[in-house]
Amino acid sequence: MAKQAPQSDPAQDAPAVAAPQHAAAGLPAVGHSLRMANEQMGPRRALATLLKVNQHGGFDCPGCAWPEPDKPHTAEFCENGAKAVAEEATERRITRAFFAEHPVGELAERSGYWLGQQGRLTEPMLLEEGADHYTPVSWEQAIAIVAEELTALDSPDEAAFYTSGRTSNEAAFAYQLFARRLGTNNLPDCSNMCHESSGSALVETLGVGKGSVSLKDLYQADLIIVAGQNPGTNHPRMLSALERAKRAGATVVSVNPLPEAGLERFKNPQNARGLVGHGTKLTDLFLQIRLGGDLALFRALNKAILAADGVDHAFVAEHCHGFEEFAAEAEQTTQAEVLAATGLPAEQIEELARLVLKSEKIIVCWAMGLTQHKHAVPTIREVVNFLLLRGNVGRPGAGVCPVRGHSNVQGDRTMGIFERPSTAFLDALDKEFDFAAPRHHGLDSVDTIRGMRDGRVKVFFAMGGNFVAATPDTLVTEAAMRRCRLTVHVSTKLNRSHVVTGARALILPTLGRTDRDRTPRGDQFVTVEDSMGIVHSSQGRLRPPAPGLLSETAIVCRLARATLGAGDQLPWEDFADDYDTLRERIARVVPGFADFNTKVRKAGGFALPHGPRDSRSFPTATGKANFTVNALTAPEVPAGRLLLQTLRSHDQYNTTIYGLDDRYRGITGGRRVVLVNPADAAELGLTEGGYVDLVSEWRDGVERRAPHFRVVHYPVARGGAAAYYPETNVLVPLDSTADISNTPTSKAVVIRFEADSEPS
Ligand SMILES: Nc1nc2c(c(=O)[nH]1)N[C@H]1C(S)=C(S)[C@@H](COP(=O)(O)OP(=O)(O)OC[C@H]3O[C@@H](n4cnc5c(=O)[nH]c(N)nc54)[C@H](O)[C@@H]3O)O[C@H]1N2
Ligand SMILES: Nc1nc2c(c(=O)[nH]1)N[C@H]1C(S)=C(S)[C@@H](COP(=O)(O)OP(=O)(O)OC[C@H]3O[C@@H](n4cnc5c(=O)[nH]c(N)nc54)[C@H](O)[C@@H]3O)O[C@H]1N2
Ligand SMILES: [Mo]
Repeated sequence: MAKQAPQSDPAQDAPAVAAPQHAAAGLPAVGHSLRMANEQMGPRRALATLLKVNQHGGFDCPGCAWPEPDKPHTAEFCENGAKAVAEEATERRITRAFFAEHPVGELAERSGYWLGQQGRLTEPMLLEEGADHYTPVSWEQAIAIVAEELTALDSPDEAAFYTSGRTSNEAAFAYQLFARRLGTNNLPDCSNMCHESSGSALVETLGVGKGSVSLKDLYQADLIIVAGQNPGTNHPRMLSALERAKRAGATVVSVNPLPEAGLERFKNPQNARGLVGHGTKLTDLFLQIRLGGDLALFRALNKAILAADGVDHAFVAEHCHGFEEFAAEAEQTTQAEVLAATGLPAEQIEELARLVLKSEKIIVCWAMGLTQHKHAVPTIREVVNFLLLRGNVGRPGAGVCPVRGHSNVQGDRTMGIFERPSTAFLDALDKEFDFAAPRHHGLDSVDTIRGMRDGRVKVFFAMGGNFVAATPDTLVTEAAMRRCRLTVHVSTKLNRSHVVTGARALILPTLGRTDRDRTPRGDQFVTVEDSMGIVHSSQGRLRPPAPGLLSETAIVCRLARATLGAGDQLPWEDFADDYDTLRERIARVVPGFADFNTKVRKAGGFALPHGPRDSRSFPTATGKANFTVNALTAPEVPAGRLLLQTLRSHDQYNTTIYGLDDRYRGITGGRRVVLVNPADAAELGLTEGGYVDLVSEWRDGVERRAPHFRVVHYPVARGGAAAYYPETNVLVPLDSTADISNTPTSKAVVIRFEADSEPS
């Protein structure tokens, strides 16, 4: 068996287990965020920086994409936002001495946690073919090397340009423009592994691949269903919104295989009651569903609405298409199918159906628990069916709420980071920039890995992120990356993707959200779009970690000039120095951005238009909101196996590990744990505290093994197990992806348990 990538240090990884908690935030959260900020930044810098998070004139939190309220609290950040800020604004530095000391081979043995703890990257570094060490290189040389490798390709489609969702609108727009002027749509992004299933389902059914609600809608809703999401850890500021909604009378239902502390009860750290009291009970009804059972649950609700004639007939007649076919299919659904797929008691589903029929205004929120399944797209289409049935789209207090991950992942897509751009977008680019953008589709993340593996992709360029750690099938992906001619990473921090390289590799350090971005034409700000389609500005004020560091936008523009040549008539130098000039172009190319430079300077920014939300107009193929017919399926798990979901702990941001604790789930000091229901554990002979290997089973017969996981008895829904990402990405087969969206099925991996092969 090939050696396992050391995603965590087995030596340091000794998890201890206590009972899970039943409430999120409160005083401990304040303590944790301040401690982590102090450690990385020192007290003065910590306070000055944190008070600028999510404020007008300040910077957008590099954590999640949850929107800011109209009047932000003075401390409009959460424990995990503070950690994300501390991680970036740290005073630790990686210099050339670090790379001289540590050969790449040694760095490849280090854990992701250790790499991230070394500090901010400070100068461009080059790994020459055959060399053991990265060595310093000037910006001019670094850019020239990339340009040289790109121009040497037989076709621009032999390059792939990845984006992680922290990239600003300005950098993203310049980046996709560069890729397309070069001649490729190979623009894979983290969204391919994240909310792609939401986009696919929503574009087909509603015509817009984004959420249709604002914060105000949440405050007005009667019923909010949170399915497949753990906001207490991943979107903590959402808890404040849910708390406010509850005060205004909303009922909150959570649908999850795990009882997540953050959804049970919330102690709002922004007020005294939350700091010392019992906090607010958030979840009124908890449905502990089996992994992948959501399609069946929403189908059952739809059948109940039809049976009770709770349909908004006027809305359906005027605005929808395909109702009859959908209704005929829904009526066929049997209770036995639903109970088997969901694992829920019939009475709970009936209770939720009663709540639904009682509620005028309903919102469904979801995240990775819905999107990372084989049948993710049909599941989300069924959620849309559910909302359409009672007219819950395009009126106050109601709608679809896919809760995005990275802070600008939605904006990056709006700016054209997409391997399958619409013709309308490409036409607008052609017109504005007087060229012919390529029309053939490019590669998404999974197809990029296949392309590198098969030798079709030779240059891999990443605007942020940690591609080899975030993608599935770690050993396959790492081998694929090593086949490239050149791998380039524009990054703030060191990570695994810098040490698993092509023949040549470059690390290009860049400014983060918190850093001042000063060009010869003065201080620049950037813009981002949150999960609810609000575009606003973001400006860092901290002294950059090293002199001469370039912004992402400047790097792209220099690269474009070097690659496309002096003859390219676009003013890349102006774009790099004065972001207003880029925003003028965006205003003419992207719908909703007219007057961009004026509107974005207003406090709070501006909302992008959204047909379904604003006027119940649905820009779909039929011109109406589409009901869909979705075959009822659920994951099948052979006897003696469990279905594994890979999720986040409370101390990580995707592949960035902040610490080894998962406080709310009662796990401390380690990450190699697998959470199993005690009844399943008994059947499988797994003892609490024992160590096992996780072995995934997939039709290709290849062995995928993650050794040495501590068994933790935990109240997860029967038949399922949970373990942390990215340690378990090695188990997710590259070809196991969602239908239509091609998103890796990170929440549905069939595993068996074997004896621990690496006892410590
Ligand atoms: N602090 C912090 N914040 C983050 C991130 C981070 O890593 N750390 N990551 C950011 C990013 S990029 C994203 S995409 C989001 C991710 O936000 P989440 O989607 O909340 O992240 P996960 O940890 O993957 O949690 C998935 C949740 O869905 C549940 N679940 C899993 N499978 C199913 C299922 O089949 N049905 C149902 N109903 N539930 C299921 C899990 O039990 C878990 O509660 O958070 C963003 N914010
Ligand atoms: N098994 C499993 N796999 C998953 C998931 C899962 O739930 N389970 N979730 C998936 C999801 S939802 C996502 S979004 C992806 C995330 O995939 P990515 O976005 O690729 O991964 P991150 O860990 O967020 O990237 C972290 C790195 O980004 C760099 N960085 C941070 N800030 C900046 C910046 O401002 N500029 C630049 N240029 N670089 C910066 C730092 O170097 C840091 O090491 O992972 C996916 N993979
Ligand atoms: Mo994500």
